Amino acid sequence: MSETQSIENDAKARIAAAADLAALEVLRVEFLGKQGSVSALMKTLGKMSPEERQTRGPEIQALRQAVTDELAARKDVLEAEALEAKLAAETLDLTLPASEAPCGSVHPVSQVMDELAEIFADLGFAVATGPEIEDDWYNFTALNMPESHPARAMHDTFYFPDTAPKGGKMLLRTHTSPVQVRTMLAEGAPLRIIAPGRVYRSDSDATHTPMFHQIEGLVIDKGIHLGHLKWTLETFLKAFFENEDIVIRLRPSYFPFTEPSVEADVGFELVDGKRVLGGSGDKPGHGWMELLGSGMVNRRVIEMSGLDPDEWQGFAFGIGVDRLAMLKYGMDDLRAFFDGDARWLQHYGFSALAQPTLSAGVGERA
Ligand code: 2NL
Repeated sequence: MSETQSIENDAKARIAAAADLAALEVLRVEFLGKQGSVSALMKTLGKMSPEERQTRGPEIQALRQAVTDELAARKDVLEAEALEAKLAAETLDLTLPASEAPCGSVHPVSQVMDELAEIFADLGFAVATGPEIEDDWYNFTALNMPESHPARAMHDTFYFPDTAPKGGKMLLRTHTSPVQVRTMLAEGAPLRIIAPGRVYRSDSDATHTPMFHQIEGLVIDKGIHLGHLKWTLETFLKAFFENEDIVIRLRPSYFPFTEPSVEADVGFELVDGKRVLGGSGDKPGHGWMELLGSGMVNRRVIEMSGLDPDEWQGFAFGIGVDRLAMLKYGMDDLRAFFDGDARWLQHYGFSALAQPTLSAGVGERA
């Protein structure tokens, strides 16, 4: 038997016996690799006489082709076998329950804002929004806060280096009141709006974050008085806390944008050392907790908002949304609201599909 014939027989037998793709690769290197036996035969061609090369050349080329074809054919078979084995190992059990998809939750601040929008919608209030970057006229001047007002100090408010188009300073709004000024200027009176949103103060400690959420309410109409304010606050707080026993106390206060100004306290009872909202704070074992600021809109603010204060009156109020969420849902650290910790969000978040309704109370937890 010729040398090429014996190499071919040996190659065929061993390729057919290769158990897997790794074993096949070893054989490829052994025959066709740089140091392989077929390659060694190819190299001998260079040292042959032209006559010898004429007969041996095609023979060796044919061997190389045969081994290459055998390797390719066996590779196809082994690959098909490997795929079969993989598919057999991976069969799906369609009777198994589907694995649970990861699911986000609604942030308590968003949840509370939705609840407030719903409660005030039932009282005839529309939701108004406006820019978080304001100029100092809308944020301060229109709200009767003169140049000398301490809230305008550099260390209390975030200013931008840019100048507003009308020449004022640009800043991050410190309350949502400018939204209400803009709405009065754009839409006139009568008006019933709430303005929820992000506000900013240069303040950061255990109970203050530089960004927080506020909701303000504004009613402008003819003959509006403090009685309307008190009823509206009582009605909203009873609906929000889902407790008909909510009692509020109005206390004289001062804000530049309202006159008179009143702060509303809510009565609570101490139960096992914990505050439970409800009942008059004057009863034994009870107390009052400061909740929000409000008042009759200062006539200068009404004027600067383009309305005649002898014709139109109004009341306004402002509340921290984050604080309302803490009171209703029992979180104790404000800073955790803005950490973005998924575990906190899973614990305190709400299901996106459970819509809060007044009849069914708030949505179910996520
Ligand atoms: C608080 C509570 C308050 C207002 C906000 C307001 C808005 C306009 C006119 C008049 Cl456009 N008032 N908002 C009124 C009273 C209180 O926020 O503690 N603020 C420092």
